[in-house]
Amino acid sequence: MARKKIALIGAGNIGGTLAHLIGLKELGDVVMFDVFPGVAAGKALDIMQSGPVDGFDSHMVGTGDYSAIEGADVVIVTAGFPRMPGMSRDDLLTKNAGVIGQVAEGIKQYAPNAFVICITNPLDVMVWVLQQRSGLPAEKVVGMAGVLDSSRFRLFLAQEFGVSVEDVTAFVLGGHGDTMVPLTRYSTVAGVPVPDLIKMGWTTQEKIDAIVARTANGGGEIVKLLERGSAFYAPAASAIAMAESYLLDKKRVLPCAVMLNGEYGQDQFYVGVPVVIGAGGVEKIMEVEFTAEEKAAFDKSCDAVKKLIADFKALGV
Ligand code: TXD
Repeated sequence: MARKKIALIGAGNIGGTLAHLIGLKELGDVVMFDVFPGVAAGKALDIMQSGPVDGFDSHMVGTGDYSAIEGADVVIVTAGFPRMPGMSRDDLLTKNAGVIGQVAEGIKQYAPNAFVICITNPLDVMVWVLQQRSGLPAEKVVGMAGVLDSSRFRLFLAQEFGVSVEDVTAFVLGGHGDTMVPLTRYSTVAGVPVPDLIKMGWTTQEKIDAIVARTANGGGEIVKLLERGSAFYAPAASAIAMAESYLLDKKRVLPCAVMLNGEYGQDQFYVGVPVVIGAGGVEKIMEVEFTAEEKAAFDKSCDAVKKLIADFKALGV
């Protein structure tokens, strides 16, 4: 069987890390596209030159020509501008909407059968723009945010409880960013929900509240430390988990930004919910019951995404 072809649109910090992980995990060959083709070509060659040491044969090229992504099985989009200190994700709206419009055209023309993962911020709006402009079926276009947000939440919970990250599961939904909704009663240590762990005296509600707040601000904390640019190792790892589930038909249940069609009482826009990712793309949306408080938080998060889409439409970009 021929190797899978993975196209990375954007060869910046996340793009380069994605290519490296694809090589290490032997997921397929890589085409990196960037408006700076030299950067894409340089990173592709550099990573390919680590193959003999690490034992992978992925072929990697960098390009400034969309025709090179022809027939890609998976496309991961990071093209755009990252946040700088003091900037909100929403400040990126105008700048990145134009970029995503071009990317959508390229995918529509050369890789219409691909599974497309958008990472560019503001995530929930950009993935919607990408799906609308490319015309690809909604089940083949998803946004990465929830896997990252829940990974951050899992890490902080594991640190609080002094247990392995492997035994912590977390349930996060809603839009990416400040309005993200972590559901603590569906977050567990080896199946034991966080509220039970509070009752068992493993932690306190105050500490969990602080962890929830730190998770929602997880990206900002890193932006502040880095001083230039935003997180890239964990975002890249998160998108690879999604790509892997599609390519290997693993049917993992992952929180992803997907188009809702009446689920959760919401319609026709992208927001983060748990879904099954398999060979068919988004194969199932998991609809859990909310308490009144959770529903209010989720609806508030959806309102923030919808407002941003309205702002975008008003720009007429
Ligand atoms: O959870 C999440 N979804 C995120 C999102 C977590 C972290 C970062 N997130 C966002 O990903 C971030 O706010 C940015 O919008 C993207 C990409 O982040 P990265 O850190 O990789 O940014 P870089 O290093 O600036 O890389 C962006 C690349 C850079 O090489 C540009 O030259 C290129 O995008 N670029 C383009 N490529 C193709 N086509 C166009 N038009 C273009 N414009 C810029």
